[in-house]
Amino acid sequence: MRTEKTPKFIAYRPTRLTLAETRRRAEDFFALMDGRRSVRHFRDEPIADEVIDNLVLAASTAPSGAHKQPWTFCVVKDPATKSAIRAAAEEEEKENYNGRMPPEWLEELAPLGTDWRKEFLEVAPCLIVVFKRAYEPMPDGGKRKNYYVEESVGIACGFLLAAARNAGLVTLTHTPSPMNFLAHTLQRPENERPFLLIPIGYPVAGCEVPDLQRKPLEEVLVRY
Ligand code: IYR
Repeated sequence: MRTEKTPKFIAYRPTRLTLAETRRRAEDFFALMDGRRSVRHFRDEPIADEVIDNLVLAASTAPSGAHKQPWTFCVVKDPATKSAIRAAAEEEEKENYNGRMPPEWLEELAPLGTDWRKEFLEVAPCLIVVFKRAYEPMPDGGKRKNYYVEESVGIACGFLLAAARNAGLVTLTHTPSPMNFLAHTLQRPENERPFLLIPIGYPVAGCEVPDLQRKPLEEVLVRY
């Protein structure tokens, strides 16, 4: 008996690339992503709405547990809302840098040159505040479970960062902590929990980033 739950399958036949093309694309994509850097100094220059829309659509193509797509992307351009987010984030970060983070953590952060000041939260033209949806509220007041929420939303954020890089934009993966103020500021419903705050835009002229090196392949790949 076919029911509403009977899976429906459709043909999926992506173009098979030649080996040479596969090699070239793998190399090119690595080069593109290797050029990605987290940026903390943004230009005060807007991004077109349709660009942001497409980045979010790309993020929302990520695989997710039972295809629940347990994410909400809040796109914040309103200056007053950005200022409120900055003020609340700085309040938390002041506590973090002045006692909440242990000395070892502060030492690890020293090469990044970060401190409690989060000017980028006002200067970046757009903040994408990503929420994970712990569950789905049902019309009858019940809750429908989501699955592998952390993994799913983490992958979606990775897609978003890659899409931004591909579009010539820069991002920062910012995690003010604790970040529950984001749910209040943006008046999100109870089932949504803040996951990541991603300022996005163009780097300021003369922008500098810390001189960091990536681990070589031998340190991150084990062959069996
Ligand atoms: N959330 C703080 C501290 C911080 C923590 C890590 I781990 C970083 O990679 C960078 C910063 C801040 O945003 O300054």
